[in-house]
Order: sequence, then C-alpha cells, then structure tokens
Amino acid sequence: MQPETQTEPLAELFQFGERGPLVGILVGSESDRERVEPAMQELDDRGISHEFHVLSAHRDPRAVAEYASTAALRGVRVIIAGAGMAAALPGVVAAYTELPVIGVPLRSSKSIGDGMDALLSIVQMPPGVPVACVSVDGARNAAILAARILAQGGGMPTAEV
Ligand code: RP5
Repeated sequence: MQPETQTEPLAELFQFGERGPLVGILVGSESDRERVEPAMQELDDRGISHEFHVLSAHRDPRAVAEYASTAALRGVRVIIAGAGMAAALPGVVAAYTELPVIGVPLRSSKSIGDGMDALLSIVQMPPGVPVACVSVDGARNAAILAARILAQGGGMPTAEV
C-alpha cells in the first residue's frame, strides 16, 4: 500500500543545483528556432538566465531523456518546450522530470490547421504527467509564465504529493 505522502527524488536533486541557467528552452527542430525567439527575448529583458537546445523527441529521444532527467541537477527550474506537428517534445520532457514544463505549440510549414495538430498533441497529456500549454506560437507567454513560476519564492518545490 502506497503511503499518502511520498518523498520525491527531486527534493534531493535540488540541493545540488543553483549554478546553471534557470530556464531551459527546447525545440524539436532548427526550423522552430525563430518561433521561440520571443521567449528568449522576454527572458533576456527580465534578466532571467536561460539556455536553448534543439532536441527532437522523435529523432533524438535519448538526448531528450538525458537533458530532461539532468536539468534539475544543473539548476534549471522551468522548461519551455516548443514543437510543431506531432509535438511530443513537451510531454516526453515531462515524463523525465518533475520540473514544471510549459509547452508551446508551433506552426510549421507542414502544420495541419495552423498549429492545431501541435496544440492537441501538447494539451492532451494523460493524467499524472502535466504539461502547461500556451497558445499556438505563444512563446512570449511561455516565458512570462516561467518568470511567474520562478517568482514563487525560489525555494524548494514541494516534496509531497
Ligand atoms: C516537429 O516537426 C518540429 O518541432 C517541427 O516543428 C516540425 C518539422 O520539423 P522539420 O522537418 O522542419 O525538422 O518535430
């Protein structure tokens, strides 16, 4: 029988991190880069450290798992993940980390419904694996939401579920 309160491994990871960037921005393809530039600009304007990587959930699944599972150790506190089409990236990242993940559905040249494909892929996460989802091409809002999450005390995330 599961106890009602569990200690999550993240609590242990957080004692190490502090030096890395606070926000990790990922996209599924180099072709997505320009669509998340507003997020980088917003974080720059707010003086919030961030890093950017192109990592595809479909083409580089091991690299995505490695990034997501080590991000908290390096001090990352929020991950913004943008992808188009069958946009698995935010959900896969959320599967490998307890950090808050903000998904940004992106339009691409092959989008169905102007990004509706990516929107549904990101927002329809199964129970227990949450991804916050902003609007299609809503990278700036993702950055503002990340800033608001970071503003919530900056202490330990809850270790109780
Ligand atoms: C998605 O497929 C990417 O996030 C991108 O939006 C879309 C197209 O990728 P490319 O074919 O341009 O690499 O995985």
